[in-house]
Amino acid sequence: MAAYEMILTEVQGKVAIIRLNRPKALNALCDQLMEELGQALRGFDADPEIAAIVLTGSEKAFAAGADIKEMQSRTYPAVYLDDFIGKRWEAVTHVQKPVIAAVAGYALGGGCELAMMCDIILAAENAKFGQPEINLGVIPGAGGTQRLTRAIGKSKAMEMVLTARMMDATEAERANLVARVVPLDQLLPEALKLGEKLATLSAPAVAVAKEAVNRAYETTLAEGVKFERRAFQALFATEDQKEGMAAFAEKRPAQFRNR
Ligand code: CO8
Repeated sequence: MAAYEMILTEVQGKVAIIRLNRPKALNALCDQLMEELGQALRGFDADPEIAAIVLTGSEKAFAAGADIKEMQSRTYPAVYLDDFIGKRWEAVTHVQKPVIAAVAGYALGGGCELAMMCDIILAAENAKFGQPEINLGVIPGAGGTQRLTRAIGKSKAMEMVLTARMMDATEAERANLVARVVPLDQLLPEALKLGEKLATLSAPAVAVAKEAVNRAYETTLAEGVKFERRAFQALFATEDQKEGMAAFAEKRPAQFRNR
């Protein structure tokens, strides 16, 4: 396994855990960390033994944003020409397997954006979400204005992006930013339980389901419904569809072969 300096990786059963690990900077997302994260995500996505990925941070911070000190002196031509910085941030959106963000503490700026790029967000009771870039004289740059608005609606997103107000976990759940809030000591166990559940299902069906839900964000209703229908039909070409339906009829648990 690759040697990383800013993340820790671990595998439990069929679930991979990636922990952002730059405690002195509250997991500020510098270039090296994002590079390592991308490598780890690509590696686990390609690994047939892995069914789901949990992305987490520390108890104090999932991530307090992009690294402000690293960004501070950058110029427009430099950030424009090195669009690779932007591309590096998209790694998680290219993962085919489900990615669960297990968020404790601060998820601010790029940290909130990173969590929103994941498929499911579980929040600990101490989680805080925010887009405070306006305080730095800029705006979110990794999808925050778009994904937050789609997740929680215009008025709340406007308030957060324009004023930098943070949301606590209860409000984030009420606003549909997160799937569930759990006690801090249950965050990783619950995320792993979710990953293990996903590992028992048909991998092709899970991947197609993820793709179909993502279509809801990226296309019109008519196109999305058409995509869903074709994807549904295509799953009849899998052995897992035969097994899943036979198991139901025979009143036994399905044994998916991921084919
Ligand atoms: N960048 C760099 N260092 C940071 C960051 C950060 N985002 N956040 C915290 N740190 C560092 C602090 O500088 C401090 O370091 P040091 O001990 O060397 O001074 C250390 O982490 C601990 O932080 P604090 O002492 O500030 O801890 P507190 O508990 O007092 O406060 C806060 C915690 C409220 C989270 C505070 O640290 C804070 O406000 N952080 C900045 C939050 C922020 O503004 N985030 C947005 C950053 S901009 C962004 O994310 C844009 C994303 C666009 C990406 C697009 C890429 C293409």
